[in-house]
Amino acid sequence: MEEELQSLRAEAEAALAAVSGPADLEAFRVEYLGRKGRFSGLMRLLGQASTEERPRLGKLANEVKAVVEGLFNARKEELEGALPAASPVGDLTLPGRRRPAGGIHPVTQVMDEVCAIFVGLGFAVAEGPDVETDFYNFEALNIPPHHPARAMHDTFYVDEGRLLRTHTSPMQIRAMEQASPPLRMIAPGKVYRCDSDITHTPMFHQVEGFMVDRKVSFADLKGVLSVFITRMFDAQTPIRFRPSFFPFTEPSAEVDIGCVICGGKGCRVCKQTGWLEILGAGMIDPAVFAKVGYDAEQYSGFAFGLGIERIAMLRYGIGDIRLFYENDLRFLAQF
Ligand code: 2NM
Repeated sequence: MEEELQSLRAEAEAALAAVSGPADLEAFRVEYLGRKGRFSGLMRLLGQASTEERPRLGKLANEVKAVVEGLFNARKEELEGALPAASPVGDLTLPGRRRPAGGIHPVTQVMDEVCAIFVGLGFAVAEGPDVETDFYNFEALNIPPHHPARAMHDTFYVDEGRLLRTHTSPMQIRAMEQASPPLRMIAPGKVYRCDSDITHTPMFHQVEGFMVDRKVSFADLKGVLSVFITRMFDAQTPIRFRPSFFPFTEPSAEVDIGCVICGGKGCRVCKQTGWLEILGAGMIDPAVFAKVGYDAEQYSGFAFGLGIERIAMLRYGIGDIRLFYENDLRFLAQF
């Protein structure tokens, strides 16, 4: 029995060294240490030993079993330690954390589209300050003090001589002051008017544009704006020019397109007319040329202006302009 215990121990040691994975390890445990395993078998033989021998053999058997169990546990730990070591920065096999992606605001998208069309037609792009002087915002545009158009513009005044621009035309005036014709330019940007309801916000976006050269005619105005509209909406969009008035243009017109909501049949959006006004335009008034030092006998030009939010509302079927500025992601994520 003593010899058998010693050889079992040697065999167990050799078998453990050959174990190479969790399945082998479990097979070893069952074979040597299990309830019907080889140790249990030897322990049963103890009963046959003499009364004098039994205590010594029992003690030896327990010692051998403890040694084999110790070897088993050591091997088990060794195998677990052989698994890929945990990374100090965390589990590198986990999927990455996604950052929510932002998007281009619908107003900016429409603004970029409008600008791209005019750039394609040879127009340069101007920039200028939001805080303007009375001269650039009104005087130079043939809107003298006390002119009713000033009240119409609901101006925000910063102080005596300075105000938030009510349109982007001041940039056009600066451009004309600084360069001689021929000139083709658009002025995109924020404008401010003290007004707020479902179709007005105190800040909104405009693109104004103009072209000045010798012999620029109303036909050029119609041609350029018709191309713009067919590119912005679609080639079949009906267009009409209606007489209107602006202090800075003469003659002036408002440009309508067939209602994109009802197809011209008449609906709430077009107030049953079948038409939607989308821009204002006209031939630049000689009084404006005089302010920037252009000779109205030599040069003529057309100018136009349009509101970006209005076009975005028509394009996306949005009924309330204020939705653009509430920054509700459920609204913005749709564009
Ligand atoms: C409009 C309508 C008609 C306009 C005029 C000028 C300038 F500076 F050249 F005189 N810029 N924009 C203009 C003309 C703007 O907006 C409805």
